[in-house]
Amino acid sequence: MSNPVSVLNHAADNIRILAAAAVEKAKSGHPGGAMGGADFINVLYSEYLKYDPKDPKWVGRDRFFLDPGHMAPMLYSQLCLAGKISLDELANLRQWGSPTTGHPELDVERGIENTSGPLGQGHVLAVGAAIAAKFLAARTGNPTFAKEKIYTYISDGGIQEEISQGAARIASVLGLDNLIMFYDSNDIQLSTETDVVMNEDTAAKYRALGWEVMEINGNDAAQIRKALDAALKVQGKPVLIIGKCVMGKGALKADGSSYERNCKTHGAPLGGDAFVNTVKNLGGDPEKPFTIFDDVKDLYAKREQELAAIVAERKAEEKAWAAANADKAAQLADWFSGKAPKIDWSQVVQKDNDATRSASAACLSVLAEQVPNMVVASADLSNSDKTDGFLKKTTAFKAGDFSGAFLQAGVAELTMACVCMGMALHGGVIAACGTFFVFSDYMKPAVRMAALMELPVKFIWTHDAFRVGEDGPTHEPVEQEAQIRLMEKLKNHHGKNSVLVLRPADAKETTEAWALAMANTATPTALILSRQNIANLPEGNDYSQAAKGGYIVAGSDADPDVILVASGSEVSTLEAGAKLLRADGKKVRVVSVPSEGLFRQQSKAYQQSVLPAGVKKFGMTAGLPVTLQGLVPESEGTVWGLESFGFSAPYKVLDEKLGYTAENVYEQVNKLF
Ligand SMILES: Cc1ncc(C[n+]2csc(CCOP(=O)(O)OP(=O)(O)O)c2C)c(N)n1
Ligand SMILES: [Mg+2]
Repeated sequence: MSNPVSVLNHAADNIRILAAAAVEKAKSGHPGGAMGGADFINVLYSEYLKYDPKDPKWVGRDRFFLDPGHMAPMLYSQLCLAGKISLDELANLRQWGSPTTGHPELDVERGIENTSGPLGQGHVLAVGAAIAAKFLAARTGNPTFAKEKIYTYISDGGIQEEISQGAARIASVLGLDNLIMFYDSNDIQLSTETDVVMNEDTAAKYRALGWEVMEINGNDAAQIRKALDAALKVQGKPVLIIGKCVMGKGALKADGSSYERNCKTHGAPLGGDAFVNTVKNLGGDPEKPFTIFDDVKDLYAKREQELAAIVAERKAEEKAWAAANADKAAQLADWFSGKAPKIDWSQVVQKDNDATRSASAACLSVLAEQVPNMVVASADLSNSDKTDGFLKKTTAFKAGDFSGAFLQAGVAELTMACVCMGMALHGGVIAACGTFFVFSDYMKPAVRMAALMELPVKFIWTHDAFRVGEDGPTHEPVEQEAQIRLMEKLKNHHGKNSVLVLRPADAKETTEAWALAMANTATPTALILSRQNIANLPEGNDYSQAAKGGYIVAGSDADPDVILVASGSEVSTLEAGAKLLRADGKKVRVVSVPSEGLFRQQSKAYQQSVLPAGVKKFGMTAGLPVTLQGLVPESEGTVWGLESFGFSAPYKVLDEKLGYTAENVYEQVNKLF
């Protein structure tokens, strides 16, 4: 690495010009931070980051996770130098159809490892990827995973986001020495200088959390290099490099005075003469700002050669490992293909009338045996959310010991979700995480990003309704199901429902739900599960129909007078009500709809056959009535739902008081006639 610092500085100036020019042309975007961070990203890419320019998905590559997505112009400009994005594409920043979106979106082919935009999440994805690398190293013995490094870039916003606390804790407790984080500490944020809102000693904070912390001038290539060299030698803990960076480095105003360290450069083009002056100041031609300097081209051509040698050596090691471990190598290829694992679901033994969270544990127990690349996490509720079904067959990760497959995430639901997403982004790992459904509220920002990135993470949410009872209204989900089901209505960019949401009706339907979750490699899946026991659906029920999202439960009468519709444990309440109605001579059909989103994917003819128009309908949900109103039109019936927060009481009392009984089903249905 004999690159002269003068060339590195020239390359960083090149990035500054490109970033400022892209924002100028788009007439929107964030130049200031990008200009300040240019030195770090340039040193990283020109001397440290190990990837295969010819094979972007190389499993052993170092990964770079950007936290502040508004610094997209910096990443895109860097990727221009690295040949992943063309200058034309950069000049099309934020335009329709361009790969250079307003904030970066996952695109591994082009070197973008994560979608970023909501501050804070990006660096937690890196923690997940670092865990995945440790796990794969332990599980496969492939030496490449022990060499792989995860770099991440965080800014003031990410440091301020609460999630950074969870990430720092987990990275430290697990001793993630494959994780190197650069903090672009430029003292400026969107509205103010940072001292208006923070006076912490960030270095001391991370040291207290157990990180190795270095403090440097973030615009000094030699210091950046020295810090990275030192970081690569650290063992047993993650590294934070705090770089004091100059916001808008090199920027000049229209009058030629300094435009550095100015909030205004955070999120707006430099503008007119300021842009012209800035480009000139950085050694560029304002008429032709989308240019890569010759010595910078040479720098990256040289890096490409170095990478070819580095990658050849690493791939030779991988090959030697594969030759000696043919079975494992084939398995590993399978894991990274993203294919759904083959699972023998007949091994799952369900107990009659069990709670669906326990039924989920039965599934997880089998998954622990059959899916060696699955990692399950819980936010300190493993014995309640029953992810312990998995844990009982493995061990939890510890610093220096990733032979298990369970992550005790601590009480940090958003962090846990992002960590699981980071594992999925790394590749090779199937990640699932559990907590109480009511705390899905703490995870929604991550679920949305998982949906956008199409990550097949499984979210296990138990204690699905007011029947949590004695824990009181704080713990009783009401509106959560309606909220998460909105994600079934939102399509991802491949036209699929962005999340698959399943709320199974009994133990055996839970097995089907888990089978659907494991087969779903295209989107996240949410499993919503009961705390309390649920009576089995009638004998002879064809559970395989759950794959259609909604189906007619066994024992339903032909040519029904009324159709009763629900998901989850309310289906069994409807069954009990149906008995009373049948005793009166009514013909009743019961329909279980574990996923309305999936049901709506079926043919219109099928949907009509299950829920024919013109037949009276009654829906029952422990959530808001709106949860079922899409299935029960007002003109055809009513929905019994919860219209207030829950109450503190034993769940059977709540069932009585709130009308979730066979008798109330009978009474409400009779009102339709
Ligand atoms: C979760 C979240 N909240 C708010 C924003 C809006 N936002 C974008 S950048 C920014 C300020 C970031 O400051 P800093 O991270 O220091 O970036 P710099 O100004 O140094 O570029 C804010 C509030 C966001 N992107 N994500
Ligand atoms: Mg800042």
